Amino acid sequence: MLRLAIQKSGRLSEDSLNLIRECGISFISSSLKLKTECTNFPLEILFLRDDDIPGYVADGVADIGIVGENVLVEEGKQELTVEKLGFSKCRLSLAVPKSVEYNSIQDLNGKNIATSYPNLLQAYLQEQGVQAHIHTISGSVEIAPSIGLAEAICDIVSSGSTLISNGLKEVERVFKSEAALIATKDLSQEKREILEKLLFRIHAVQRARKAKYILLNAPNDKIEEISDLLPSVKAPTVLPLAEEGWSSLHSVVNEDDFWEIIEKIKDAGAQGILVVPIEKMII
Ligand code: PRT
Ligand code: ZN
Repeated sequence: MLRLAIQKSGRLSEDSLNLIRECGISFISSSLKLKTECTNFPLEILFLRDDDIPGYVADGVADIGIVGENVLVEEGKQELTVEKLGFSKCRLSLAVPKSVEYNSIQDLNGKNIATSYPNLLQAYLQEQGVQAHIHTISGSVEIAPSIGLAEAICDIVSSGSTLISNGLKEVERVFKSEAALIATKDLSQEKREILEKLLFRIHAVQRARKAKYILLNAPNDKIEEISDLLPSVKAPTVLPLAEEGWSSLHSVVNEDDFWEIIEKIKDAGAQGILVVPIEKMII
């Protein structure tokens, strides 16, 4: 059985559990339980503080884990990364009070900066040739300037609204982060095979999240032009309709290109366009 460590309660928890569920893996989760065994896949889930996950995986207490890259790199454990997972996207940024004039990173020379990420910050300052005093605090970093602890902060930002409501402005982006799947170095052959199976499912889920299945009707003389506009896993499927001279085209389009493609195929003569979500996509 493979042991997966995920955050017990916090910003990573729901998306991590959803990913496992979307892989068709069932388990009973309760806020009181610290671990649970999946019922239809050889996986045990441990629920931990996110900061403890890289250490548990590095030590082999858990075989794999899901954690933010910010925590992983801060703890110097980036070599455990298997792959990025595309959720919990955020950035580690430097911010100063809104009223302070800020021209460049050099303005932070000799200043006090409060952060929960001293290693990431130190590496960035060094790279930029800036010497500042780093004050490591474990939470509520945003209030440091207003209580006189520091002139600047370095903290996680996602929408930016926390900075604004604390009278701060983002001035430098130090690190970009998202959730990552990590694994211990010496997985047994048996566990590696389970991990491969899990990754196969994760990839199918991730592909499906980005893809839409599209069905449309088109006059036969427009099929070629429309087919050229439709990117597809292979060529689009073309099926004759009961009405003579017409066909139905089926294909898969990427969410990012979606609206642009719809406009083009409409202009090229497509009618009755249907777009449906895809649950899993195995290539
Ligand atoms: O209890 P535990 O130690 O497990 O959790 P935690 O409180 O340390 O972490 P948690 O749940 O807050 O965050 C877990 C992970 O989610 C982080 O390590 C990041 O990888 C990721 N993440 C994504 C975020 C955010 N977005 C985020 N916005 N982590 C924290 N924030 C905080 C930030 O610290 C700031 O206070 O949200 C505030 C800013 O948000 P905006 O939207 O106002 O900019
Ligand atoms: Zn934490």
